[in-house]
This record gives sequence, C-alpha cells and structure tokens, in this order.
Amino acid sequence: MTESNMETVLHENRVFNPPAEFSRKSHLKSMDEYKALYKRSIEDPEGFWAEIAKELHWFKPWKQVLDASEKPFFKWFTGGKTNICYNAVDRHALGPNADRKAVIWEGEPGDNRVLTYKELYHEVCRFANTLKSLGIGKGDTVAIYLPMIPELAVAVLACARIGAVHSVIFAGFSAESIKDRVLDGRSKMVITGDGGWRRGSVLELKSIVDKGVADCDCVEKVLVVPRNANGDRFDCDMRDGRDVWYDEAGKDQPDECPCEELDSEDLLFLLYTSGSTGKPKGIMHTVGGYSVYTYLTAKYVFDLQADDVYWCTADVGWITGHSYLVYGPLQNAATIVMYEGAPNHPDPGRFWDIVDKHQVTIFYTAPTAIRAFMKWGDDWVDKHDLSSLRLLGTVGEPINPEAWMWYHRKIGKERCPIVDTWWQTETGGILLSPLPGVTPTKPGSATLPFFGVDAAILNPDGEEVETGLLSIRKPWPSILRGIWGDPERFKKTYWCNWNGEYYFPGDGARRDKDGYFWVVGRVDDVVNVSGHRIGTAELESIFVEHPSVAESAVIGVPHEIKGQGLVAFVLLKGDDSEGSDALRSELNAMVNEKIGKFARPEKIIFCADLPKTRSGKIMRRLLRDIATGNALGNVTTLADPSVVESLKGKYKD
Ligand code: 7RM
Repeated sequence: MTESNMETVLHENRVFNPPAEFSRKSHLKSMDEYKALYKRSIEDPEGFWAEIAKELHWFKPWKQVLDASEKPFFKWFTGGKTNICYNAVDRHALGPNADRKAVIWEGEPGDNRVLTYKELYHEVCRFANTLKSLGIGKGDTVAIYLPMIPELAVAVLACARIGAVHSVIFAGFSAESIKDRVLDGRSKMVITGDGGWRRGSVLELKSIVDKGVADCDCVEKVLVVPRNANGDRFDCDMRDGRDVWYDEAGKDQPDECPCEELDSEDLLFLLYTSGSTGKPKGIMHTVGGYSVYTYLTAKYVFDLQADDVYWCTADVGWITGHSYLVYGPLQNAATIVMYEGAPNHPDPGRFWDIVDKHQVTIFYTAPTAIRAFMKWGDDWVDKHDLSSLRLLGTVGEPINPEAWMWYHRKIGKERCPIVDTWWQTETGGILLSPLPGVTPTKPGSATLPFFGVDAAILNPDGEEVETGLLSIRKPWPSILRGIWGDPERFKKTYWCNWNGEYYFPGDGARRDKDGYFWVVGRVDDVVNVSGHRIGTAELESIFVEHPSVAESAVIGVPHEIKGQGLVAFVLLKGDDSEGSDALRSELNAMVNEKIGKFARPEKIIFCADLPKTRSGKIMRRLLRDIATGNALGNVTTLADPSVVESLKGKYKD
C-alpha cells in the first residue's frame, strides 16, 4: 500500500451495509448469527470444526480433532481418512449434481469447453490412471507447469486422488525456478503443456521445462498435455524414454479409478512462496484440515448457492487458484469459470465479456487488476451487461479505497457486496473477510476474522495495540504444516515472536473502534508486486552474481497499478558509479532467467555507495524514503551521511 493510500485509509469512514435482498438469500444473514457462531468457534474450536467436517466425506472418522502436542506442528482430524478429490468431485458426480456444470473454460482465442461434474470425474480418473501407469503413486511429488487449461485442474485433482503430492509452478516462472522447485521437492514427474495462449502468442512451456529439468536427476517422466482438445498439437521436442504425450498415454486408460483413502495428515501439496531470505520455501498443506477449511470459507465468504457461476481470475499457480478456483468451490459443487489468457486481449473489455457471456454471478480478482481496468477506462466496462453479478471479491494486497469505490460503483453497480479477503499461501484459506450477507464493509478493510480465527494486533512484547503486528492466536485447520525440508526455518519464520504462542504472518495492521482489521502490508523484506510475493533478497542474490556487481539493495516502492514495484540500487565493482543501459539490460535478463519477467524491477539505479549503519547494515528505510521522495527519517545511525545526499540526486536523474 502506498503512503498516500495509507493516508486515505486512515481517514476512510464510509460504511456499506449488505443489501437486504442479498442477506435474505445468503447462508448467513445477520451480525447476531455471525457473533454467535464466532463465539462458539473460539470457545470450542474442536466442537465447531468437528461439526463442519461432518459435512464432508470421510472413509474413516477421525479420532482427535486437534492435536497440539507437537506445537507448532499442529495436526487436525488425526486418525481420519479422507480424500479431497472425493469431496470435490465424486460426491457430486455420483449424486444429484452429476450433470451440473463443474468447469466452464474459455481459451484466450475464444474457444470454450464445459465439463459437468460427471465428465470431470471421468477426466480426473483417466488422468489419475495415466499417472499410475507412468509409475506415480502415493507420496510421490509431481510438479505441474501448465497453462490455464482444464487439464490443470484435472491434473491437480488427479494427484490428490491417488495421494501424489502436487507442486504447481506458475507458468510465468523461468527454467531456473522450475529447477529449484523440482529439485527441492524431489519431483518424480513434471506435467507440462505444448503451449498456452497469452496476449495472442503461444507460450512454449515444454522448452522451458526441458531447460529446467536438464540437471534434475529425480525427474523420470515429463508428461505433455496438448493445449487443444481437438487433436492439434504445437510442435515440441520430445525426449525418448522420458517424455510422454498425455493424449497418447491417456486415451486407453479406464475412466474409473478408486480414490486413495488418505490419512488426514498426509501431504496434499507443496506450493513455493517467497520469504525474506533468498530461497523460496515449499509451503506444506495436508489433506484433512485443508479440505475442511477451504470448503467452509468458500461456502460462507462467497455464499455459494446452487445456481451460482463463480469466477476466480487467479492462476492455479498461486494459492488463490488452489483454494478458491479449484478445491473450495468444487467441494461446494459450484460451477467455476476458468480463463486462459490476458485480461486485455483482444481488448480491455475481455473480462466483462466473459462475465456477460457466461452469466458470472460471483467474481473474485486482485486489486492490481481493478486498478488496471480503472486506467483502461470505463467505456470497456459499459459495453457489457454485468447484471448477472451479485458478489465481488478481492485478494492479494491491500485495496486502496479509490479502487474499492470504483469496483463497487462501476462493476457492482452499487448492488454487490465486496469481500476483501486477507490470507496467505501459508494460511491455506481466508482468515479475515466480510461475510457478504452479514458484515457492513468499509473500503480498504478486510473487516473481521472468519470462524475459528483468533486474530489480534500486538506489539513485539505481546501487548494488544491499535497499530502493530498482525497475529493469530489459535491454529485453524488449514494452517501450513511446515516448510518442506526445513523445520527450523518454519519455527523461525512464523513462531519466533511472542514465545511461539502465536502465528506471525509478517503483516502489519491496524484495528479500528469497531474491531475491523486494516492490513497495511508486509513488515518484512517481502514485496507484493501485482499480488505476487517477491523477496528482495532473491533479487539481490541474483544481481551480485553479475561479475560487475559488488552489492545491491532492493526495495518495494508504491506503484500505481501493481501496488508495489521494485527498485534496485546496485553498487558496481571498482569506481564505476554510472553503469550503463547495457548493464541494466543484462541485469534485467538475469531476473528473467532466474525468476521470470514479472519480478523485473521498475528501476535499476547504479550508485557509488549504499547507506549503511556503522555495523554495516543497509538502511533500506532510507532507500525507501529516497525513492518515494519522503523526508528522510532518522539518519543518526548512518556511517556516512553524505551517501544519502548523493543518492537523492541520482534518483532524481
Ligand atoms: C492470498 C495471497 C500473502 C500476502 C499477505 C499480505 C498480502 C493478501 C490481502 C493482503 C491486504 C488483503 N497469498 N495480502 N490479501 N493484504 N489485504 N486482502 O495473496 O501468499 O501470495 O500473499 O499478500 O501481505 O501476507 S500470498
């Protein structure tokens, strides 16, 4: 959130009540109902969650709801056997919802595919059998690097079905990122595609995977899914013995495949996310608790009803795609919309065209997208009929009140509640959010905690304060189970404050007189660029690999569309403080290669020195002041005060 947004948020006092018409039909209808249920969930979390869990299918009931004996390694529903694929697919496909649409897919060129729950069931079974025929079984890790085609959801569900651990890698990541993730998770297989459409051209995923897995000894098979269901394929190199086309391997596989009866605490997936050190962490989520929590949050936050058409614009490569495109809504038998391409292709009206065409009722997107639409102009919105919409949502970063108001007026026509949902890869599901039929909303606030979430704002001493560090006092079912291969880092990152009693998400927040939470942003060295988390240390370690670079400091600065953008201060070796555009391009190319285009900085500033404390710590706070043009904060600890003056001059140029 930008400084000026922070100002606006501090003075924001508009309140929007849920429309009576909405509340009349919603699952939860009143604040009294919320308060009573919330109280129950906090006073008796085990009783509360046990009751909810019973709404799902268990092959064998659990013995204990919450096992905190190895805190902070919490376990939920221990002794229980279930399968999230059964709850997301079989339950509906084998019941009265068999012919309900499960997935409405739209490709960027405008092609469509629709899968009913029954069809999805058979597709998932066929995919699962294909995985098995290629040697994948329970406990094996499978990396998935696919475009947003129906098979991405199918592949994820197929892994879950047979107890394989999926590790989805967003298709914007580079070969080197694939390599890091594949090696860290010891993936036995990589599932990729022959291509996917993005802004009118085809992404060649297979060649990126080939580069990425070249030195990965763990990878036995690469399964290649054709983008087109009609038999056409994009050209790609296939390596004998390793690479297999899905249409060939899958075509004769049976379309029935039993669900593995998994232990509640069996690993469901790994998803890598950035932290404040250089190496992305493999966040671990397990079957039982994640199922229960994503099921209930999807049901209440999005108020899913039988006739809803629900569209979450996130890619399955991020946690939002896992929890609220695939698992949460499908467990509720919802109809989901999945779109392959860019929001402004062929024109900036594309999203609204999709809403109109598929009669979308619930729309969930990120503030960065909303700000982009604002910039592209209202005409693109006005061309389309948005009357099918009844609920809007946002996620990924703080939403500035101006964008909230535009969303409310222009997209929601002042009829649709907005749910501003705060959560993280680590939390697995939404922790702070309005309930659309219940909670009066305030632009820019994620409002109140969800059931079972005991949130507070603390100072470092553990005292409750108005503005400070967001903390969660009780474990909830979908809390991360650890960082893959690094239990120490898990404890250090999330449980180091407050005697390890509370989960620390890394965000700062404020609480107003109504108890509403206003999440301000990260308090660590993680920058949120268009809702994508990037650790500044990740970029810094890339830059110093360049032979001309001595040191670098990367900071996040406010960005009109992206929320935050990255600025890199780069100190060159020798006495060159000017650098060159050629060097700048080389550094940008390194970011492309090592992370992906989306992580490129807005600005690279070559400098003669960096502001440091006498103990040698870079004072990023001062760099941020310089980059935002703010008055410099306390400079008394600077080793050499002249450094900032020269940097200020440089930044202006
Ligand atoms: C779901 C997701 C998590 C970080 C989190 C926050 C920020 C996300 C909001 C938000 C303010 C929101 N997972 N964040 N949602 N900040 N209001 N509604 O985004 O792991 O990729 O990022 O994103 O800083 O810690 S994530």
